[in-house]
Amino acid sequence: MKRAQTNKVSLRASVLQRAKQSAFCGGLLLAAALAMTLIVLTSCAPVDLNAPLPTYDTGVDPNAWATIPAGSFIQGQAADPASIDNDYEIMVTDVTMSQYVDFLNTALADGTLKVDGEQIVGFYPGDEFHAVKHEIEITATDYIFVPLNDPASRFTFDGGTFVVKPGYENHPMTNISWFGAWGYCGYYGYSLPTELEWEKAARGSADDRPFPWGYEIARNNANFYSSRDPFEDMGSFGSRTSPVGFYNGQTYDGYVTLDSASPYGLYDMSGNVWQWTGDVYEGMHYRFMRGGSKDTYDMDLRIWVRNNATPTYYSPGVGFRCVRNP
Ligand SMILES: [Ca+2]
Repeated sequence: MKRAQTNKVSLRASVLQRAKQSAFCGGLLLAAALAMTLIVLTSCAPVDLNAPLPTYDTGVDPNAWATIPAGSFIQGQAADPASIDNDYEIMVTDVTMSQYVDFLNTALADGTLKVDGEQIVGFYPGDEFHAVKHEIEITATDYIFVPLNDPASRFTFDGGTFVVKPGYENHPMTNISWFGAWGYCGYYGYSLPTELEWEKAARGSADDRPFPWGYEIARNNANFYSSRDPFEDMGSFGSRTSPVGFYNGQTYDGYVTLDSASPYGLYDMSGNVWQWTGDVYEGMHYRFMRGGSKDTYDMDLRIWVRNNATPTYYSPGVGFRCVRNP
């Protein structure tokens, strides 16, 4: 089995973004040398989570699925031959806030999920443990799906009902752990895509393109760090997600997008949010993500770039989509 390689570089911008929203910045400032202070100060500009949010209907249906046919394709940066034996279907968009909040309400009501302090938790049957150095044992127990009362989450919870914060209904679900992504897909009889399934769906089977739409990336192909989309202001609130399917060739209040679907018609396979994938590798508790995000540089949106984190990790820059059998 191919051992996973980490991609620390691409996590840096996400971490920076998260640091912006944390009280940690004060401590960092004190510790910083004078020369560093200016840089850190810039990155610690206050984030206004309530800054006005433009709302757009992209016309892309988040309930749509695309069929990926069985057969060969070209994998990775080195263009290795690869193949997938069976047809599968994958969501055309990332799971939206509306979809996930519907799940939270239904699954809380039927006992699949429960409140545990500041978390919504659900059962996970555990990973096989190999006691490899640095491997953390994932036993069969309840794990965090989503945090509660986290200002970066785009839903509210009054103790009984989850509600999407206005304007975020058609944005990707974020601030969700791997368990929360895995649990959503499983609840409906779906699963998280393997890395191979994800990659074929993003790239198509005809060539070795680095981006779902082709060989070059422009600012209006995808939502990435400092891409100057209508959902970011690097001088004040920073970067935010865009609605799913936003980069479909529409013009929104004068902002022109390029149609950036993958060869199979999937949107946001590069940028907006990292997407959790489903592989559990032997001797490793880390989970892998693909696609880059609103917080990563354009080159980290290339199809083969991987990122990883522990399955309890959540961030405003990480979401997911599911696959299913036809
Ligand atoms: Ca952006």
